[in-house]
Amino acid sequence: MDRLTPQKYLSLYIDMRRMRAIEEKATALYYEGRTIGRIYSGRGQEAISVGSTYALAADDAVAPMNRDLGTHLVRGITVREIFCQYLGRANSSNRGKDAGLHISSPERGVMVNMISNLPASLPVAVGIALAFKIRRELRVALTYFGDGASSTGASHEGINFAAVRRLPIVFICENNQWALSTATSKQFALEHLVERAAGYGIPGIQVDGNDVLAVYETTAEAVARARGGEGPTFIEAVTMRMKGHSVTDPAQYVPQSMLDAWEQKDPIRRFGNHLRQENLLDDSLDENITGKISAEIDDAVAYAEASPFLPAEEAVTDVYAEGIATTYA
Ligand SMILES: Cc1ncc(C[n+]2csc(CCOP(=O)(O)OP(=O)(O)O)c2C)c(N)n1
Ligand SMILES: [Mg+2]
Repeated sequence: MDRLTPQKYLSLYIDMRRMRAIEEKATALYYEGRTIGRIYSGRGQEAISVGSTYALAADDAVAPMNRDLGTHLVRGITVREIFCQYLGRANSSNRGKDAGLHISSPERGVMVNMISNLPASLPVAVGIALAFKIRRELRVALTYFGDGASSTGASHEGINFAAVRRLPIVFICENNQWALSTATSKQFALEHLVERAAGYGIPGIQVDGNDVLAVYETTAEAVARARGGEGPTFIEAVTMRMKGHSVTDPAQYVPQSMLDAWEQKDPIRRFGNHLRQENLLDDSLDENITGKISAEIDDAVAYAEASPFLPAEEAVTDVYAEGIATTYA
């Protein structure tokens, strides 16, 4: 497994900070009526999305979920692209037809758009891993799914198939304690979700999802196993969804004491403290990072707002199964 250099430590930190700042800006724009769709925040989950994606090689494939903004950033999706998507512009990944984080970029390894009916992107990622194996390419697929999505048929079928075929794939279950308003205690009877791995016959590892180095190292080991022909790994990354399900959800069902306890484990502050102890970060560098990130975001918002919407006559081009009215929360 590659060890991270001090420079990489700093870039992990910067990417987590970029993720949070972008989501904060997008949320502010939502409340100003300047975005098209809802924002699904990954606040509190930055270490999972960013740390795990660092463990991939350039030509590996990743299938992120809608809270995995950090994955997009690490794969080189630009902040301009992200705001064009949030603002529903014609030059966005979905050409303005969907404004959630449904961004794909096969050339940068983001192979699958996050698919809203959960967890449809998981079996697609399994298919990508199958293709890698059939073509004898030493490439690995990584996919994410929620604690709620882990209870669905498609997730069981996908993981089981990957296990049976020993496919080069890593499954990261982001256990953020909630599936919309359903607490994990009402979701599964196991003490730890990772115990499911035994039922598939693959290794299961539980990791502190708020510890970016632990996430990186755990994922890197699983990626090495997959690349070495040893098959899939099921990683349960334990974390907390620190915002509502989406911006429209005040999440009054989440006890304040739970949020307070998890706030103490904030992944960005925690890693920042670690970097300070290692003399890799101080106040002036931190302020410098803040300034660069806000300039990057201001530029991206201005660019997106100056970008055109799609002409109305193109509204139904490239749309599959238009007319099926299905609304997901
Ligand atoms: C098949 C399907 N059923 C229901 C929904 C509605 N829905 C959207 S997100 C969500 C909860 C998902 O929870 P989890 O998998 O834990 O992911 P998280 O939102 O916590 O990241 C539900 C029920 C959906 N999108 N797809
Ligand atoms: Mg969840």
